[in-house]
Amino acid sequence: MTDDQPAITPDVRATATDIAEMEVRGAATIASAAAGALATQATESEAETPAAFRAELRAAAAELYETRPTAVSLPNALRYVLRGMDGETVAALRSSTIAQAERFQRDLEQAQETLGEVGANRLRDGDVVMTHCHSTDALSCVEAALADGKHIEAIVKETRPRKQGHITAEQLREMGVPVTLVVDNAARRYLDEANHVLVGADSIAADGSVINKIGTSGLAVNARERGVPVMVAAQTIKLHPDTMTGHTVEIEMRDEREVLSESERAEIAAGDPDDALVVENPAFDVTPPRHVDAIVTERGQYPPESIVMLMRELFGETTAEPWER
Ligand code: RUB
Repeated sequence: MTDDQPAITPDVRATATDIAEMEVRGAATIASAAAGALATQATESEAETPAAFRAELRAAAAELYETRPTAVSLPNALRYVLRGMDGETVAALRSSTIAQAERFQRDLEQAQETLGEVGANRLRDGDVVMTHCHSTDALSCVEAALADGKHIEAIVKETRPRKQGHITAEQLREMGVPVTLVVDNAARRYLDEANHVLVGADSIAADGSVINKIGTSGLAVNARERGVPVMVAAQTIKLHPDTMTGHTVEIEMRDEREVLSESERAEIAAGDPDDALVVENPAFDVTPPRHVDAIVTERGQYPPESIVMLMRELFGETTAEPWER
């Protein structure tokens, strides 16, 4: 690093590493952690001029932005916090940035709670939900339904390769929900016992496509065939503004070691000197709107095809990235 590059605090670098390595994961949790890291940057900055302070915050946002490409909650969070950075002095910039980050985190929590209440209306007493991956927005719907006194059960897909379904199973059990854990390949068989497929989202596109953990689209196709409604729980922070102008959402490709361990790879190499086995590990996929029944947000529930109206209302025409240098 050269001397004239803006100083980024170790905390921001640590948060960026945690997000990249999925120690911090899930779209809402990533957004909250990123906002918190910008607040820490603002708190610890030793910048002596407003320009230097702004440059540091933009550099910190750029570092966080580079970590994972698919969940739009990350750039949406960074954009929101940087827009609140306001003032003529370093002290004013510092306090406005910290206040904006705290506001963001509070609103995020509140939105999730409200979304849960909206989503709970779709769940009846005695319903069984089938889940995929681990989504705090989806779990909020179950939590609200339980608070309404409904009995809910869950069939939880394990979700290879990282098995985030195990986190879902644990958290549902902590809520008192009876859980049946199944491997991904068993999902279609157990759809007959489910009243809803309930998943979260990393990004929602303007045409109502849902970008979520790999395997969501296959589950949705099977659910449609079985007549099981698919409900996507996604706060408005998951709405992807760039898709309003035709951009597509980048699907993150992750390391093959999540699929094939180093020792398994070594074993293959030992038996095959060319070692031509290719492993692909896409983290997310795209579920077309025709396979989704409702997108549940804190602003109400929408058929996927009409989500663009909410996007226009929330984003207007601006999709600029204020951390761009
Ligand atoms: C997590 C995932 C979740 C969404 C929504 O993927 O796909 O369904 O992020 O989660 P990963 P939430 O584990 O790769 O981050 O509702 O908590 O925002």
